[in-house]
Amino acid sequence: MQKSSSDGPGGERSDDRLEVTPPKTWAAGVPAVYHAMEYSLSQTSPRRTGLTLLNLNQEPGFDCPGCAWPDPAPGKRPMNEYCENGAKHTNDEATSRRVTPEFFARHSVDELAAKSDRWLNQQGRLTRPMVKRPGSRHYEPISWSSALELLADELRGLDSPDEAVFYTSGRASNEAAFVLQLFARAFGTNNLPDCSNMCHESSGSALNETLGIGKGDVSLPDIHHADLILTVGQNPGTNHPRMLSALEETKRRGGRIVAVNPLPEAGLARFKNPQKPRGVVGRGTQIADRFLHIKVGGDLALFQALNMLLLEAEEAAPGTVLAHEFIGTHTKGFEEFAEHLRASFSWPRVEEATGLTRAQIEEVRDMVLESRRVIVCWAMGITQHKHGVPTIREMVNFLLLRGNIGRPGAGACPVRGHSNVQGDRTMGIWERMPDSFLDALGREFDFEPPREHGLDSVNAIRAMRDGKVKVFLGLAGNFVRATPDSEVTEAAMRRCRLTAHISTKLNRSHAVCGETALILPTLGRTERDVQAGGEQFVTVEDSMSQVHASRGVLEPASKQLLSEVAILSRLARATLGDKVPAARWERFEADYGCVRDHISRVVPGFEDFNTRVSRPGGFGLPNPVNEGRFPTPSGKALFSRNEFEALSAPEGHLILQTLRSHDQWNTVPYTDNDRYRGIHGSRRVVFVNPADLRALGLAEGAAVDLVGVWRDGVERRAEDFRVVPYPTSRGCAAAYYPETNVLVPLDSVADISNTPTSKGVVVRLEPRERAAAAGAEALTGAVAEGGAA
Ligand SMILES: Nc1nc2c(c(=O)[nH]1)N[C@H]1C(S)=C(S)[C@@H](COP(=O)(O)OP(=O)(O)OC[C@H]3O[C@@H](n4cnc5c(=O)[nH]c(N)nc54)[C@H](O)[C@@H]3O)O[C@H]1N2
Ligand SMILES: Nc1nc2c(c(=O)[nH]1)N[C@H]1C(S)=C(S)[C@@H](COP(=O)(O)OP(=O)(O)OC[C@H]3O[C@@H](n4cnc5c(=O)[nH]c(N)nc54)[C@H](O)[C@@H]3O)O[C@H]1N2
Ligand SMILES: [Mo]
Repeated sequence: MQKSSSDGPGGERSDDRLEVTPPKTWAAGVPAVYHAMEYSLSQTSPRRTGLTLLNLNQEPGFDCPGCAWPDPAPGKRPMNEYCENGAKHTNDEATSRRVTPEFFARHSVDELAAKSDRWLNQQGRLTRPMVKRPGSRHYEPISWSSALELLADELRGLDSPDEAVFYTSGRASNEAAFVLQLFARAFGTNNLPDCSNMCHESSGSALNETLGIGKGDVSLPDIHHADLILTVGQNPGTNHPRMLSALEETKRRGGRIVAVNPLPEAGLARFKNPQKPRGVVGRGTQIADRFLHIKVGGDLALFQALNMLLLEAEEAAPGTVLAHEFIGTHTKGFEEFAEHLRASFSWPRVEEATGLTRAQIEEVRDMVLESRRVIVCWAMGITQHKHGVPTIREMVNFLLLRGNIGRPGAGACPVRGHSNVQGDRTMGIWERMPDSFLDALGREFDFEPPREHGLDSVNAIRAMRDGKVKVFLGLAGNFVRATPDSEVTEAAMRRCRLTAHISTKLNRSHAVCGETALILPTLGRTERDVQAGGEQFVTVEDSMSQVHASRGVLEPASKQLLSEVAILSRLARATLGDKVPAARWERFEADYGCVRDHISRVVPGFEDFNTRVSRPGGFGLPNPVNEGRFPTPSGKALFSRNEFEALSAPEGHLILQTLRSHDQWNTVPYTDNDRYRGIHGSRRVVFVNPADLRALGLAEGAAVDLVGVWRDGVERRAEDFRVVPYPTSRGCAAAYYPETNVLVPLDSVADISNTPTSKGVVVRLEPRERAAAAGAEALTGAVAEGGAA
């Protein structure tokens, strides 16, 4: 048997600082303000903190980099339209700490690779372009022109443009994303993987197929006016805190909310809005009216059950349940879907897969029948499963049955992660852009873009591993930590001839690098961006397709920083010369308005971009679904037939989901605490239901290794975690990402979308020799078995 083991960078161990308190039953309120300020002031001065927070999500001002949740329209926006985590995230960028050339002289790449993610981030902002040359173990300073020449030379020296990959993380602006994809395609490849491949790719796949558009059809006013919202597989209290204000509004207007989650997350229980007096002194608002404590991976079964119940209700009272006219006019495949479901449906199987009773699901059916306008919201708890795509298709079936698509107060709402991840896709960051986009791009710049599909994130790792890709360029992000199978991915990255990262802060992808490596430090969203053509702004698109401007206010962290657009434009010029004369790279750098002019002619919905984006609040992109059009090949929304699928683990094993703490931003932990879940002082914890712990013979606080079990027979091991009894569903465990990415096999991916199955990893907990007794004493707080909040 092959062995692959890692205890994480820096040989991090669980330590005896761990303290466990009972999980919180409400989110936000005054403590959120306190913690936001505490972290902000640990990073920078009160003056800078004040400046960033006053300009966050304001007109003019900059878009919060924290998440993609939309802002209310200008005029309806409170002075403080931000949340605890947005404030922490912003001031993590605005930090006064700096990483200098002396820092790199002191620390070799090997030393940096041994540090924790948190330590690396805490060193502060990158300030100078740096190079690590072949054979050397240290980064040293390099001029911008030499750095970009070096990268351009490597690119030009490749046997084929497909030996390069260009990764984008969803922080990049529309302008930077557009320039990057133009450069990659002019260079000759569609190798444009992005963080979306690990994130909402399953949503895009399912929605494109069934509705003809890869995005949702819900806006903020729809959320406010819904009668019923199902929030499935997401933790808004931590990851989209401003969504709680929107859900509070839904409740105020009489709407109801059903939360579906293996964990009773604090934000789904009760919310104290820190922007309102009643949130500061009162009990707050109860968010979820019903909590379905589902088993990990049970959502396809749940929605099939709801759909079956709706079909039965229609049979019992014909003409009263289903939206016959809508189904007849706007959809295709209803009969086949209904027949398939009736033939394959089984209650015992649903109860086994969901851990819910039939009565619990029938209660939700009743709520659906009482509601005219229904929305389903979801995030990573759905997309990062082998059967993520069929699960979302089944949610679409659920919405279509009662005509809950394309009308006010109803619809499908994939809640996006990164603040501009949706915009980057709109701009052409995708390895499989449709021909219509490539035709328009080719026409605008008078060249022939490559048509063959490129590599997504998982396939890019395979290609690097196999020596087929030799140059990696990352526009933002932390590729080696965000991706699965850390050992495999790190070896793949180290095999590259050159790796280069356009980054604001130090992370592990700079330390686990190719033979030659470049750090290209860039301006963040908080910073003023002055170019030859004057002060610039960039644009972003939120989760609900609203496009607006973002303008930084702070002095840049270093005079040596270039903007993302400037770096990419100069790189394109150095690599391509005048291969594509219509792409006037110097002008792009001088005036981003010029990039937007091109976008307005290439990307549908962006006509007259420069004028419309200068209006307060920007503009909304057209959504054909809301105009009653489904741009599928048949012009109709599709009902789909989905084979039943659920997750199971052999005797003595658990299904592990890997998720975010309250104090991290993706691959970057800010502290070792997870306040809402009662964890303080360590991230190496695994949450397990107390009944499972008893069955496994494990004590509270026991030190264990998490050992991944998959069909390839490779033993993947994440070492030294502490067991924390927690009300997660039976048979399911949870632990933090990215420490557990080592356990996710590269080849374990979602069908169709190729997204790593980060929420469904079969593991066993192997007790470590080191006796846990001493540590266990430090633990306090008992957790009721299976108790919901
Ligand atoms: N503060 C902060 N904000 C963020 C981020 C951050 O790291 N920090 N990241 C951003 C990004 S890129 C993204 S994509 C989003 C992520 O936002 P989320 O999707 O909320 O993030 P996760 O922490 O991965 O949480 C997944 C949730 O799904 C639940 N879950 C897991 N498996 C299942 C399942 O099988 N079924 C159901 N029904 N539920 C399940 C988990 O218990 C958890 O509540 O947040 C964005 N916003
Ligand atoms: N096991 C497991 N793995 C997962 C997930 C999971 O739930 N479980 N979630 C997945 C998801 S949803 C996502 S989106 C990915 C995230 O994957 P990524 O987007 O690749 O990772 P981030 O942690 O967001 O990247 C952080 C880095 O971005 C850089 N950065 C920050 N702001 C800027 C900027 O303005 N410009 C530039 N150029 N650089 C900037 C900084 O250097 C910082 O260190 O991870 C995925 N991986
Ligand atoms: Mo994400």
